[in-house]
Amino acid sequence: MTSPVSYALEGNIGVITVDNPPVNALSQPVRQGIWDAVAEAASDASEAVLVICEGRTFIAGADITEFGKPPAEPWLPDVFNRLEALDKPVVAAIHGTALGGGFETALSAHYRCAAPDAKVGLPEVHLGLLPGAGGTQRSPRLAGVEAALELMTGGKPIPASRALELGLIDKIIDTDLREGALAWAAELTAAPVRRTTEQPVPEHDATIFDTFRGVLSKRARGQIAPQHIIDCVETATKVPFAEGEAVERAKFLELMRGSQSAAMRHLFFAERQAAKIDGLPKDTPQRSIDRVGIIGGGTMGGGIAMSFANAGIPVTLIEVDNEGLQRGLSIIERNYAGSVKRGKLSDDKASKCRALIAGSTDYGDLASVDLVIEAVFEDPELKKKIFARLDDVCKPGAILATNTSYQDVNAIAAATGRPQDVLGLHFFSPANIMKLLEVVRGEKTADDVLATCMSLAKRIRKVPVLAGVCYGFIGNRMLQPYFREAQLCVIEGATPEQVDNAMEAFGMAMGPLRVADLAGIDVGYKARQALPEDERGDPRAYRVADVLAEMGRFGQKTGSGFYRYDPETRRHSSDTEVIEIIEREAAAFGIERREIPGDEIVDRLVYGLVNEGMRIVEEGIAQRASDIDVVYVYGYGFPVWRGGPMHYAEAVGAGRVYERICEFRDRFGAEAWTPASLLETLATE
Ligand code: T1G
Ligand code: NAD
Repeated sequence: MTSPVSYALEGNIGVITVDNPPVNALSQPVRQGIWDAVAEAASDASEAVLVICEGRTFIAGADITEFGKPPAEPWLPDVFNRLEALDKPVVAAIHGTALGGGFETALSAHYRCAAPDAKVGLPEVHLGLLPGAGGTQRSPRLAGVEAALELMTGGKPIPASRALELGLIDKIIDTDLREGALAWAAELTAAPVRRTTEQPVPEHDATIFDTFRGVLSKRARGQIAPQHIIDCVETATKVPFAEGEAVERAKFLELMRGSQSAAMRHLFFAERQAAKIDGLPKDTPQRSIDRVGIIGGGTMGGGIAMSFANAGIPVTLIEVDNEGLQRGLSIIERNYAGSVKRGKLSDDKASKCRALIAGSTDYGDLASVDLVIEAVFEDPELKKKIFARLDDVCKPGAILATNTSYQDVNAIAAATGRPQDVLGLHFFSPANIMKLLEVVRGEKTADDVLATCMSLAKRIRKVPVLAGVCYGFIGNRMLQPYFREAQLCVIEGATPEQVDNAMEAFGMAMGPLRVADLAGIDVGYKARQALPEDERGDPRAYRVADVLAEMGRFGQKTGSGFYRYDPETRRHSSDTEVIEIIEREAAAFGIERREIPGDEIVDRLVYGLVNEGMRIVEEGIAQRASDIDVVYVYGYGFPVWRGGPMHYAEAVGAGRVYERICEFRDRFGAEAWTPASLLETLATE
């Protein structure tokens, strides 16, 4: 088998070329290839060495597919130390994205240059890891402690221009990278070797480490890797490279063997798998999407419009009347002003995006758009009326999508003469922030419509997951047992805080009752009202929410729901009036309230998700269990370091989950707690 690494002398420059598609990952053959090439360069006539890659990017990291498998030599740190030890200048030439072990390769070179549009980064923290091949020791020596900490704990790649400012690279080559790098290497033959590990860490404020520890204990609550990264950088300021590298190695291996990294690596591949539709060829033709229409400028419509405008796609926002339109446009203005204030967007970028959003009350203005997304009230009859109207005004080939949370997409499609062009595109609130997009396939949705929307999702920086049609699709359907158990725990004896605190301690970004207040208690109430009474489920599980809704306590949007909200800070606080309502409704059901342990709250809510998730996989509503993990991590704030509900259940063990659900069945009844047959199979076979 030919090595993915080649070495050749070009004039007096030894050129190490890596060619391992798709992203030049540092697989064992690549490590071996670099190791051998360095040995060759050490003894040949070359006066400088250039490391460069073929394909679309410089090395994008260690080969993640090798993690968890028996490790194979040579070890990355040894390869990089050997490269750095060469006694002739070593240059790395970066294009695309030099990430993780890829950027560590460049850091072990003596000089670094990059193409103007290149990016560099150390994103290992997103895999529950740390830069384990010298990155925590070399990067602070070049960029300083603070910049290095930001780079590794945030995990966000930075553009070449910023890397140049930070001293992480030395030169940007605007011309052909290979030619420019070869010429530069030739100039450097007279320059000294410059080993990063021999440079001291620049002056820094020693309190910075505790500052980062404090910030990350909140921002990355529950995650171990960020804290280990801080320890490694602090060590780099205190001991020579070799000792620091040993600390880095030990912490890297501890994380690698841990459950958090296993969960986050699972999600890395699950997210990429989710973008693939089984049975749909990669080359399925796609429709072009250059102009979009949004119907309804409320909580969702405004955010959806911003997602497209932020991707440079012009949007026409339709509202029922001018008052509704001005309200919708002002929400968008406020959101852009907020992003500029928080430094997320430049003023210039915000006004360019805002300029791409036009408002109207005339459906006729949708005649030439390529895609329409409807986001009006959750009223099935209203939605059908609107789709019938869209069928009249929209051009042939336009894709017609609904953002409904629960409704039957097939019934909505049937209101048109072109059901093949209809599907669900289910965004999550706030739609300009949340990354998840459920792409809901109707029974008649055409393949090119699906393929178009799966890749469009990437264009607007969303993570797409395919879902079949059922009540609530994947995410909201699983939310039923989750919310059911949350509200049953409340009426049986827990307070809203106790339930939310237990779930936030488990790692959820936000507890279920606070989520209900954010999304709007009225949305669930209207959805229940649209159902016949006997299809609403156990009344004890929604009675309190119905009472709050009928009192106009819709949550954050009305200043009170399960909690009260400060109009200025939006901070939530508990409300004795809600406790009185709960006690009154419990008494009305004859419920004797009791102390509910935190682990019972967590198991009832999480295993409620898991059991319903199993059914969703059985029915083919989700293509695979890992898709459900992507939905819950990107759409519902499930802790990334637990890998999603289905991965979590696998980590706990199907047997234990099954046993606990059987216990709940015996305590709370089979209607709520009959184990899914897939779970029973996994647990018993
Ligand atoms: N290892 C193995 N496969 C990888 C890979 C990697 N590092 N990166 C990408 N792939 C696969 C991916 O699964 C997909 O496969 C295909 O390449 C295209 O990827 C010691 C320990 C580079 C920005 O975290 O962020 O180094 O689905 O669809 O959108 O310190 O991939 O086609 O079969 O994502 O253009 C650190 C991970 C590793 C970077 C390209 N590196 N990759 O994005 O394409 S840990 C990372 C990315 C490490 C050292 C440590 C992105 C990308 P398939 P894609 P893309
Ligand atoms: P909302 O009440 O905030 O906004 C609905 C908007 O639609 C209002 O501004 C209203 O004026 C407008 N509208 C009503 N009839 C119209 C018509 N005939 N033509 C044009 N505009 C019209 O509601 P929302 O929370 O944005 O929800 C909208 C849809 O998105 C619903 O189907 C909901 O289920 C779904 N959804 C909501 C959330 C959420 O968290 N709120 C999340 C995902 C999906």
